Amino acid sequence: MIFVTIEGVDGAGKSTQARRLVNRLEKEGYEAVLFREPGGTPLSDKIRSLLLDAPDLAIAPLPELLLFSAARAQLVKDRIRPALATGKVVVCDRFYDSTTAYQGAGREIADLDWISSLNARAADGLRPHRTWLLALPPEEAARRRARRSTPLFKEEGSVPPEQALRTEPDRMEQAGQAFYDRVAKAFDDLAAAEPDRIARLDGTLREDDLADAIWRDARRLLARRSAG
Ligand code: Z5A
Repeated sequence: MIFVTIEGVDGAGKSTQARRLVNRLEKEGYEAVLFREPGGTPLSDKIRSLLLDAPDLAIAPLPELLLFSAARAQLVKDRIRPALATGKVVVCDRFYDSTTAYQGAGREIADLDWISSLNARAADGLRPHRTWLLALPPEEAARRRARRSTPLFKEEGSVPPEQALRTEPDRMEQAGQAFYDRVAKAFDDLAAAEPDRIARLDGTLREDDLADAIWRDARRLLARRSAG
C-alpha cells in the first residue's frame, strides 16, 4: 500500500499528526499502522534506549548515525515491509530524513552523499510516497518541548512505560540551539531538494487545520494508488 512519514524538529507536532492520520485512515476503512523512529522492534527499542535514555553515555556522531540506521534497518525488515506487503498504510513518525538532518547537519557529519546511500541501504531501498515536514520556528519548538508532558503515543510494538513518562531532556535534547538551527535548516533544504516527495507544512497552524491538510493530501495519494 502506501508508506508515509512525518518529519520535523522535536515538538513540531509529529506524534500528534501521525496519530490523527492513523485514526482517520482507520475511520475511513483502511488498515493502518504507526511506527515511531527509533523503535518498533525489540532491537530498535533497545537502540532507542541507548540513544535517548542514557544522557551520560558518550556516543560520537558516527556511531550515533550508525545506531539510528541499524534501528531503522531492523524496523523496515521486520515491520514496515511486511505491513506494506499485506496492503496496510504505514505511517512513520520520523524516518531517514531525520538522520540527514540530525546527524548530517546537526552533528555535522557533512558527507551527505554517503549518508544518503546509507539511508537508502538501511531502508532497503524503500522511499516514502509522501513526507510531511512540519516546520516550526525554533522558539516555538523550544516552547512546546518545555511544556511537553506524557505523550499519548500509540504505536504497533512496545513503548516502554519509562519512555512514555519521560519528562527530562533526553540525550539528543541536550544539544544546543545552534544544533537545532542546523537541523531545521537541513529539513528545509531536503524539502526544497525533493518537492515531489516532501510537503512542507506550517507547523504553527492549528492542530485541526494541519490534520485536514495532511488528510487531504493522503486521500489524493490513496486515490492515485488505487487508480493504478
Ligand atoms: N533522531 C535522530 O537524531 N536521528 C534519526 O535518524 C532519528 C531520530 C530517527 C527522537 O525523539 C529523537 O531522535 C529526536 C530526533 C532523534 N531527538 N531530538 N532531539 P522522540 O521520539 O522522543 O521525540 P521527537 O521525535 O523529537 O518528537 P516529540 O518531542 O515527541 O515531539 P513531536 O512528536 O514533534 O510533537 P508532539 O508530541 O505531537 O507535540 C508536542 C507538543 O506540542 C504537545 O504538547 C502537543 O500537544 C503540542 N502540539 C502539537 N501540535 C500542535 C499544534 N498544531 N499547535 C499547538 N500545539 C501543538
